Amino acid sequence: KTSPKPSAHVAVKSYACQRRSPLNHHNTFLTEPLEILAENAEFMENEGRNIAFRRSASVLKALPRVVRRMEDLKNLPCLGGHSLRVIKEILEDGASQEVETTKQSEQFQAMKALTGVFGVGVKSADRWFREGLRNPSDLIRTGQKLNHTQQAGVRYYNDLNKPVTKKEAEAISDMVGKAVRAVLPGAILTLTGGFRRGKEVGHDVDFLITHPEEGAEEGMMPKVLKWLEDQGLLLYQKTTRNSYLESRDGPERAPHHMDRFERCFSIFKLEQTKECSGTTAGAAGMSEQQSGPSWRAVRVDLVVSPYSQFAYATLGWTGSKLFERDLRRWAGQERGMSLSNHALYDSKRHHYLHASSEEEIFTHLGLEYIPPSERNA
Ligand code: 8DG
Ligand code: MN
Ligand code: MN
Repeated sequence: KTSPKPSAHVAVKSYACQRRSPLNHHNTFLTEPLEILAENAEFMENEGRNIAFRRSASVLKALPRVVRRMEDLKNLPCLGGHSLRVIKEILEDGASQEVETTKQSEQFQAMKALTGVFGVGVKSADRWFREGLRNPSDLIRTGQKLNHTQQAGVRYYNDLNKPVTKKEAEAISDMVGKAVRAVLPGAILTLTGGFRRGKEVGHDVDFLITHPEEGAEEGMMPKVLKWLEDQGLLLYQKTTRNSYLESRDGPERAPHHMDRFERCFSIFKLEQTKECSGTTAGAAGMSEQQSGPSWRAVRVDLVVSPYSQFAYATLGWTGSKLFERDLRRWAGQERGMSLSNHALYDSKRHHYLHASSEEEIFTHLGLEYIPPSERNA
């Protein structure tokens, strides 16, 4: 068995959906700094720059080994001048000045803290930053007007910024599974998002619900929520009604990839085991009990999909965000098709393509199948 020559270059495809991106890769020392710059661009509402840094980082995630010299990057797609300068600096000096300055900057830190509040987007955070506010306590102290989501976001700030573990995701999965089956026997619950891609921790837990009998899933969401509420498991919920059919002939309000399933952003109350609550007692800082809280708050996303759209919904809700973005871009630019979380439309032949599995969707798109664990682009 011969090891590859140092000069051997790996071919990396330019769309994230053409590549295998495992969860654990070899170039975190480069991707993390690049993603700091991407996040900062997001805070500045510079979408072009945000996506450019995200793409650079993503390409490096697909490499089979550590990048040691600039020559290792020859022929790689998506690496712009700015990203290359940052990478060069890290390879030569161990760190990038721009990245370090960004991380230290008052604006970056404030934007991070403020957008870290559930329900607060870049626009509100930026407005508050310009008014001199720096963190969630400043919002309370200065009596800012907050909507219900943001009020819950502030109330559960510490818990919601504590990573959700796989174990906790499984416990929530059991609860939601019970609710779903109690409300509608035969209903199917799928874990989507980062946990489906094999992540060990996440910022929330994402679920997709359906039923093999088309139409049986209609009206499920309120019933599931009532069941959970009655068990005392819900701290907050906000449902948005399915508007896929209603808004078809109306003006497009959301970009075509935004989906219109019945969905719910919620916060669950998760009872903690003794070992867990004990160690985090001090950190939570919100408990009135001296022994530490017996529960924690966890963000949960619930989506209900008709069975006929389930494969598309599963693909759309599994992520990663860049993988999804490139799937839609591939469909449009390379195949003349339009992909959403509901369907795939062939714009040349003027028809929808049915799929009952994710594999079929990749086939429709002329892509090699990439399993969830390798969609960590
Ligand atoms: P994380 O929670 O562990 O941080 O990672 P994640 O699970 O990959 O991120 P997520 O924010 O929970 O989003 C999961 C997927 O859901 C994402 O890849 C794309 C999909 N998704 C939609 N619509 C929306 C939406 O309106 N908001 C969010 N956040 N995600 C959406 O299809
Ligand atoms: Mn998630
Ligand atoms: Mn989510």
